[in-house]
Amino acid sequence: MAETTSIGPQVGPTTPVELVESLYSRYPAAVGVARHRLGRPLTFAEKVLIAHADDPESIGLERGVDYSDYRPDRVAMQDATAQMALLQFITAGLPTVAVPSSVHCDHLIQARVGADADLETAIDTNAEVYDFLRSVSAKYGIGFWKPGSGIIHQVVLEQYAFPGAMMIGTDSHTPNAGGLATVAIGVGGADAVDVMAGWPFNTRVPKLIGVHLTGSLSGWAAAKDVILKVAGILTVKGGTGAIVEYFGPGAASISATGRATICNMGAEIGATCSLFPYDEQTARYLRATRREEIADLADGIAEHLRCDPEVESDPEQYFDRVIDIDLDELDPHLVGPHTPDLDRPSSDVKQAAIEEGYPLDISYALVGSCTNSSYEDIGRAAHVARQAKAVGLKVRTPLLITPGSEQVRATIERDGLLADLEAIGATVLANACGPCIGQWKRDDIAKGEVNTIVSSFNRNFPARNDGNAATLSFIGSPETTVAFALSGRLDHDFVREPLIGDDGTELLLAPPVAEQLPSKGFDPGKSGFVAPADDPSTVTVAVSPDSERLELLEPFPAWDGKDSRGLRVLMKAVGKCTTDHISPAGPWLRFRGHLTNISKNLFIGANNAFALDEPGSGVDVRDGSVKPLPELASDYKQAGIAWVAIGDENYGEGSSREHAAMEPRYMGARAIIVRSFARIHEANLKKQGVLALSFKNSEDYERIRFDDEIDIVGLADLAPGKAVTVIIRHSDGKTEQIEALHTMSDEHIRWFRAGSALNVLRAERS
Ligand code: MIC
Ligand code: SF4
Repeated sequence: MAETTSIGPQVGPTTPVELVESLYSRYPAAVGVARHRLGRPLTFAEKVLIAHADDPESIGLERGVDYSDYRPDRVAMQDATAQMALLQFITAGLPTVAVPSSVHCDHLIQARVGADADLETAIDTNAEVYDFLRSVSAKYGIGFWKPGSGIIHQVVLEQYAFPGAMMIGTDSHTPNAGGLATVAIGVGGADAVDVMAGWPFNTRVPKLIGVHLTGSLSGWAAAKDVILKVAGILTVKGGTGAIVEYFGPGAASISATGRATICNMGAEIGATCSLFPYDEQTARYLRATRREEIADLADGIAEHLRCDPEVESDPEQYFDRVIDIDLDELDPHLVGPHTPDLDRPSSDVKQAAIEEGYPLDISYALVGSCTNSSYEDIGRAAHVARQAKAVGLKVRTPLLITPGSEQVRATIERDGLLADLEAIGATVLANACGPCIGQWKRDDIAKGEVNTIVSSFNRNFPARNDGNAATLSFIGSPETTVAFALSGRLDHDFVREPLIGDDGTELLLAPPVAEQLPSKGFDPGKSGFVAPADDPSTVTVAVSPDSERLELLEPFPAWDGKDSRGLRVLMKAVGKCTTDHISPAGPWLRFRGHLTNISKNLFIGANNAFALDEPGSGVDVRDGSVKPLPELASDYKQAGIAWVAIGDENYGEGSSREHAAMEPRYMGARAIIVRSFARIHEANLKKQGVLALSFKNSEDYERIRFDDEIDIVGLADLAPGKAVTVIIRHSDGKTEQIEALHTMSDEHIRWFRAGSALNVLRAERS
């Protein structure tokens, strides 16, 4: 465990060596226990999990079945989710956090004109929120990273992640740190609150998917193409409840930051997290980021920081599923539109675009995001740019670049890579999420206008980047994105066809070549770290009652001990209903600390089966009128009418934002009944005391009509593994009885009864 001082665990801008030493000293014994209990060799993920077990001797080990308690080494939160997490934490009444924790200001910076001006505007417009986050951090022993320091996952990779560690983060792309051999899991704020309060992190023992890599990356094929291919194979649901462990000789050719790209986008296939083993690449990155001592310590226990040799030679025996990828055969890929698993080699995009009628002119190209903004990424993109510059070609599509961190920005600036990109017409934005999360002030197209964009980001759900659901968003590597920006056309096969300038100049782009790490070392740039206060009693945390952005939380009411009867069906989602459909980001990010205000976006992106013509609306059963879903929910709430929402497959896919669970809870949802859930969202609903149910028979989804009344009965007998009875009372007098499943453990049932997990925590404290 971390060294504890009077103000809590040691919190600095990087992971203290003592913390690493202390963890590593526990590894041999813990790994021995797991080998003994399982009676077989172990995968790397299993080693990390057991080394963080609350009690290795007794922890449940059955994959996909047991819920088990772990002790993560740290917690990271980004500004858009930290607000709600910390609002919950402060109500627990603790003096300080129990494990090293950090807050990163990255999501609230809007891209408008360029880095400096945008950062200044953000500091101004978000002052209240930044002050809140900074003062809570100072008071409770949390490290605070100022706006401009970089995107949470890049900063964590550069400063905090280390081989064999386990961390949780309030963002779905937390698994990025798997590139540095860390089990890093995305969670909702309430999970973070548990761990910060000294409770264990409780999660279902993940299944294990092994990805066996052979060959080596070369030419146009980039780390991004590995994960795009995996996404095409596994689909957006295929990784649900599993850790994806990469292994095999091919891993050696992928840099630590390339591995982070792969692990980052494991979120897009629903994986709990993804993981690469510790090896020479990991050590090089640790040394390049001034963590030589950690690399030396890791060398000392290297055998525990990878899978056992038997696993590597006979993976089928040990993983639930194995995928083979030969990197020698990998082409550049492009996924999209609208979903990250619609995968094609980029050479097939031309035909697909013509057949599907995607607009061939690309309206914007965007490089960056937490997924692809490393030194190597920008280096490869810059190499493509240099080739164009050499023959006088410029981009035909506006190109925006967001560096991942201040350290990357300072280094690519020093090494002339930013200048290479600017020379072909690129605009450099602040080190932040920007357009990736809809923080993009785009004036070139009208809402509803169909247009094509290409990015190196990770998500491409409708309306994600620019708030326009008609934008078709495709995702590829940074170099692919720059190549497309140069031709400006989706039907250009940049690998095989030359670019042709206005004056007839022809250029067949050569495959990108770049350094994985800067040979001159990283330039750390301006440090954005603020340490917690030495004397917390001097810090006051103020939330103005008039604020429109921050609101103190009231506890949700406890369960009344009765069955839920006569529930109305607020909506029945058809097809994808991601967290971006349930509680969109973009302009709504401003209300992430104000439950009442943000609830006004509830389900505004959802496609409701009962009002398909108008996304985001529903039918008021009392008079048949069609109204926006937030208004309908609010009217029902005022009238004391409790409701359920119905979902399709993989409901709640995407973000970790717990607002997507708190808003329905606050607006009167008793249950969400779906065909299947995405992991983080299901956990978030349980935390907030909402029944997260799935139809036992998937076809029962079809039985639900807009004017049904729903009873959920037998709640007093809720028990792990026991189905719940749902009675559907149709308006024609017919009644149907169906069964719904849940994944609640005894602990989760306690949360439901108390009204939320936070209520349980509070009760235990008092
Ligand atoms: C995202 O990529 O969707 C986000 C914005 O980073 C979210 C977190 C959020 O909604 O604040 C995530 O992925 O968890
Ligand atoms: Fe930020 Fe986009 Fe990464 Fe989410 S996916 S953390 S919004 S850069």
